[in-house]
Amino acid sequence: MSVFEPSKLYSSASLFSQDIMKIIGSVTSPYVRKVRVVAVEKRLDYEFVLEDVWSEKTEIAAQNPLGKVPVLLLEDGCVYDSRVIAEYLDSRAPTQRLIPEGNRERTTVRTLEALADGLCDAAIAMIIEKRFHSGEALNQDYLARQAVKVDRGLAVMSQTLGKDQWMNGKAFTLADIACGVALGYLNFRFPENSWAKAYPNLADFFTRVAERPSFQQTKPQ
Ligand SMILES: N[C@@H](CCC(=O)N[C@@H](CS)C(=O)NCC(=O)O)C(=O)O
Repeated sequence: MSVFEPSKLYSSASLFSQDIMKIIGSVTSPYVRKVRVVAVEKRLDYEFVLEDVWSEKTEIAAQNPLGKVPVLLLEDGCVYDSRVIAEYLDSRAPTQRLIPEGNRERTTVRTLEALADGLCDAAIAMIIEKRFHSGEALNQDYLARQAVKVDRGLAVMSQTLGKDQWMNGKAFTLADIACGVALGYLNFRFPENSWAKAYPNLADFFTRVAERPSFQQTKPQ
């Protein structure tokens, strides 16, 4: 059995030549934003390397064979996907933990992260379907299926938050980052979605989270 070592096979020497961590991504990707917010919250320095993964010229497969961003470049290799990067960054700095250490609490936070990421997956699937098809070629059943995932995801987010300040109660965690990023992504790509009216508690939560410097600095453009 051969062992596939992407960083050794594909890494470009110049990308790995400095000590500082690099995050490869775009300014619109919610997964990229999530890890950038984590880096800022953890007060970790990083260099942001822009990559358009949809361009024919992209060389992202050299860092991630799946052709996706974000990728975190460390001195000794590549890290993907966003959940793995978030966990790595959280344990890299001793500042306040964004992923709780207790098993049950950690699993709750990570499940909420999966919910928020999954909501983004569904939203992006709709965008891609519309980008590559139009008119009768648009798969309406597929679009409706994704829209339901977004709707159900929002309902569960709102229910989970209840009257609390943060998704996991009193402490700010990765769940708040992931959910805040997902809501910001809906505002950015689907401004017609009226989630804020339907779920006032989520709207208040979003106001709180969007005020944080980490969110301000990474607003999608
Ligand atoms: N599960 C991955 C999802 C990453 C992802 O889908 N990124 C998008 C950008 S928003 C991408 O690179 N898409 C390119 C493609 O699917 O070919 C993560 O959390 O990092």
